[in-house]
Amino acid sequence: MKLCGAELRFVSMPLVTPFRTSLGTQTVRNALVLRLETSQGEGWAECVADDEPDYSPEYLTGAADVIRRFFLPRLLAMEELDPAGVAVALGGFRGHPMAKSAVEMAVLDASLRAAGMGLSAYLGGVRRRVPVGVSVGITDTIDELLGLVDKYLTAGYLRIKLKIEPGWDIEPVRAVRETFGPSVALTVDANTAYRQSDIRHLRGLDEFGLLLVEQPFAPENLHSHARLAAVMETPICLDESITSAHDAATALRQGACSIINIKPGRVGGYLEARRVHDVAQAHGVPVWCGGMLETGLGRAANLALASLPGFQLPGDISATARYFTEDITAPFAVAEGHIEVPAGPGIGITPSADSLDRLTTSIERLTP
Ligand code: NPQ
Ligand code: MG
Repeated sequence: MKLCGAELRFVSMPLVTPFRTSLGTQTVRNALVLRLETSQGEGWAECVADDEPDYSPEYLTGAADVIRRFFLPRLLAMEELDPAGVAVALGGFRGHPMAKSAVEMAVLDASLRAAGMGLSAYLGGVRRRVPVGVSVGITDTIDELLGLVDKYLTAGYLRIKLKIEPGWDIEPVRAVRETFGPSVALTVDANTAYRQSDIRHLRGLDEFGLLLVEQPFAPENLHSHARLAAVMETPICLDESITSAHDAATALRQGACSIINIKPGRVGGYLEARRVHDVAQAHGVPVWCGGMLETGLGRAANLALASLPGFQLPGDISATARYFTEDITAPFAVAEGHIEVPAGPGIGITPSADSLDRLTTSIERLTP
């Protein structure tokens, strides 16, 4: 396969409600959509970087820049392009996993589409639908939080994840447990908001029977996660800390976590995401698929990933309506707590021209 050209687009999608985490408040999802033209047809992808470098060091216009100036020129110069070759070809460029992931995803889509194979089958998926959960932002009041959780449980979500930060942890968790009972699968995600000196306080979460506590400490601080894991009954799950299969092996060896959140963008692509899954499986450690407020493109590909056997917990792959009133693709819906894995070739979905045009704020074409 040869790469012939590319189109980079920024789209702007208003969120149905503001999404507040310990990192800040999001009201709109600006996304970068990539369309590759190859000798065998087109391929689509999105880059999950956000406007600002807060969740990770990458940010959207920076990702577009590195894709435009370094990644695509390198790939456009290659005679033979295939999905596994993307990470190799871009291996000389350090960092930028979300930008690399987007490029690899578009090559995967084009290549699998040409071969008539779906991403789930290609990655080794074993499920046609996957169990899903929902991530619930920090709210102004406990009542507001209880209202949201009630709505999501009624919608059928199989797991509720509460965003926490110092000052918004024990009390909201207690309120949700007391209101909805012990059988609700409940987790919390701190997005790195705590310090090692908070270990005693975090142990206070043990009494609520949480499935896991996600990323309490800084990404590079495996040590404090291991210290917490040693004194807490609730399993520790890492998100921001895991940027490769190698990292996953290190974290597991150090006892820093016993569950891993996998986001393809964070680890440099769907192929590395599968390797993280494989490392975890070899350790008997469950994984689940995280979410980055993806458009339908990333949502579709994440469903394929989450169909692999090691994905043992419901993912942050919610219905489109959890985040957006209009998406660039057809919407995904939740039925009985599950979303169907797209069945078509490649990532199994393409943007609808009308919605894509309505939501696009800029387009740029690249040729050899
Ligand atoms: C997490 N996501 O698991 C992330 C963090 C996150 C669904 O909880 C814009 C784009 C804002 C991506 C805020 C969920 C975001 C974002 C938070 C990702 O840690
Ligand atoms: Mg997280």
